[in-house]
Amino acid sequence: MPDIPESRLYEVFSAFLPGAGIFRAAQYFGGHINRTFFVEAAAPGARSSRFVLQSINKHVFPNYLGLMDNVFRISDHLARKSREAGNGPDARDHLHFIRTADGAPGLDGPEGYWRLYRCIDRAKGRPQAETPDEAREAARAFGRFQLLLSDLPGPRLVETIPRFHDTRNRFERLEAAFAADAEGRAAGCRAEYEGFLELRSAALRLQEAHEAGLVPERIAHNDAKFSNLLIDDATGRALCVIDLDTCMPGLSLHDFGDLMRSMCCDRPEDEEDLSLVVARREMYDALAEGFLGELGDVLTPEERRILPYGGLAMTLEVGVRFLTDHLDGDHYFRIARPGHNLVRARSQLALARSMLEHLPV
Ligand code: GN1
Ligand code: MG
Repeated sequence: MPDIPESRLYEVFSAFLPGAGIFRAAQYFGGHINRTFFVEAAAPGARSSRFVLQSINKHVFPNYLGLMDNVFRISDHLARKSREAGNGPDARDHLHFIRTADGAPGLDGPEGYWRLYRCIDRAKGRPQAETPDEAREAARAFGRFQLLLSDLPGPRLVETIPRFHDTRNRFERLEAAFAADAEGRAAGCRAEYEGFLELRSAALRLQEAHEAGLVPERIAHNDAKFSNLLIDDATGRALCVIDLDTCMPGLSLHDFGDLMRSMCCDRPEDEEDLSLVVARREMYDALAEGFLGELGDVLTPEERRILPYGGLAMTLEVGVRFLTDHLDGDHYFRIARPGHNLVRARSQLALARSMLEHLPV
């Protein structure tokens, strides 16, 4: 059951495409932050009958207008590149956002800031990569995404969440949350807390290389997990990168790191059986092959040398964020049950430890 009545969804949808006939909406519960609905609608003049309607979480993204400006600039640029490659107006390699009937990028509402884009037909997202071939293909797609955006014209993209991948600051916020112990949960997660602090220097290696001027800022996706990719039903090829909310200035290895985080192990990020949380070398090798296949000529020698530290940084950083949110009372990441953020933090810590044991770091 959608947690917003269908009549309201219809009203919002109509601000974008007025006069829709049939209208059906189903909620997707995958994301941790925004609300997402799959909508089927016969709308006059639309090039599609299937849409994604999303409300952006305004607490997480207070600068949602800056975010939407990024999103339109990025998708327009990808559309141009797609046209140059010979694709038509219904190309499935990038997202097609739809403005409101008034020409705005979205609609402000009490539930969040609403936006609409066309569904990509005959393609699906999947939670987990299962084989090295799938991992290689996904890494290629995110590498290509960075390459396509490397010549985005215009000013620097807006930082939709300031200090998003400031790993050092994420650790400091964890320490502050542990000390404040707002919900009385610190005693119940001391081992995890200490476990993260022990690995802090490995987590900071990437940020330090950037600060030393060895790793340049680029445009990165900043949430390059496997599930943020649509896979073509017919060919099994990666078709389209989705979730552009954190696409902004970042490091190339932030994306490689999220690829490692989401694919080196074939278990979900909230796996409770930690004996199953194992980083597999063959998945890492496939990821490096796919990513370097696209970006090998672009990356600096230092970026190539410290590639696996991206995985440690992203896995530990998000683990630290899950634990901080658990200590703060679960205000940031949506949880499905009590203790969910602690479970997520534990599995990320286990994954980082396994990376240190099995990967070339
Ligand atoms: C959040 O909402 P979702 O699932 O796209 C988070 C990412 C985390 C990810 C962990 C804006 O992304 O940083 O890596 O969860 N997004 C934000 O799965 O904080
Ligand atoms: Mg995301």
